[in-house]
Amino acid sequence: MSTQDIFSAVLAFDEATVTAKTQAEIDAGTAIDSILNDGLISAMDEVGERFSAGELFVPEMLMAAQAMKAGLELLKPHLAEGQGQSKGVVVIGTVKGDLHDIGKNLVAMMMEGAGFEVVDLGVDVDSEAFVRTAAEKKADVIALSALLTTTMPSMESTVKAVKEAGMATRTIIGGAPVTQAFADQIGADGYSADAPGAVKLVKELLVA
Ligand code: B1M
Repeated sequence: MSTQDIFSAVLAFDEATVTAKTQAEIDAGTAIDSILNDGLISAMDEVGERFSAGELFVPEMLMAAQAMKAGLELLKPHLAEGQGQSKGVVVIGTVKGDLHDIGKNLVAMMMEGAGFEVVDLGVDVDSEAFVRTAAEKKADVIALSALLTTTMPSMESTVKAVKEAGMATRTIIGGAPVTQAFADQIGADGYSADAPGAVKLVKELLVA
């Protein structure tokens, strides 16, 4: 038994085995980070490489995503740092035109686990919805995810809309094609390469 079994089950689009193997690793006391990174996330990276190579197509990517989500749900309670009073409100979503939600869901889970109140707007979210919801919820942070180079401009328009609305709400961005340089270029308040980093970033922004 190892995280390699989880990796293989995601690549076989075998949701039942992903669930069983993930639970088995949790029960065996395997580090949650290792289950997540070596089992689930690395399998999705492999799926992406096979897609780029023309060996897999969109329906297979979708089945792999379903299998990964099943494993992620089991990890959710273990990603929590502890409960208590809300540390702040974070409105999160995948930007307009983009339907990828696994990374965004992971960031949302970790934010919740760290004690933030998270309002998840889902995928394909336009600037107006981010601004309106952040105002309604008195959000401290708007967190934007994008997985496509073609949807990165939606991040720019959302950051611009937040500034034009004169809101104090901070904006953070992340997702595979996104970089610190892009965050600087569009005037976002922060960038993180991964979900734990996004939590750390929000904590830093809220004390600054
Ligand atoms: Co798509 N897809 N996809 N896809 N897909 C990618 C992103 C791609 C890199 C694959 C490839 O070509 N190698 C490529 C993008 C190329 C590019 O633009 N550079 C691609 C493409 C081209 C497409 C379509 C256009 C394919 C088509 O239709 N011809 C299409 C677009 C649809 C759309 O969005 N409009 C499409 C569709 C899909 C599916 C729907 C089938 C499915 C998504 C299902 C779902 O999410 N519910 C899918 C999948 C599964 C992938 C790959 C294989 C896996 C993505 C994933 O979930 N990774 C992906 C290849 C890859 O990324 N290796 C690919 C696991 C997840 C945990 O990682 O989301 O990166 P990730 O999140 C990370 C970090 O990025 C970060 O934290 C997480 C780790 O801790 N992070 C943040 C994410 N958001 C953050 C926000 C933050 C901070 C950190 O702060 C706010």
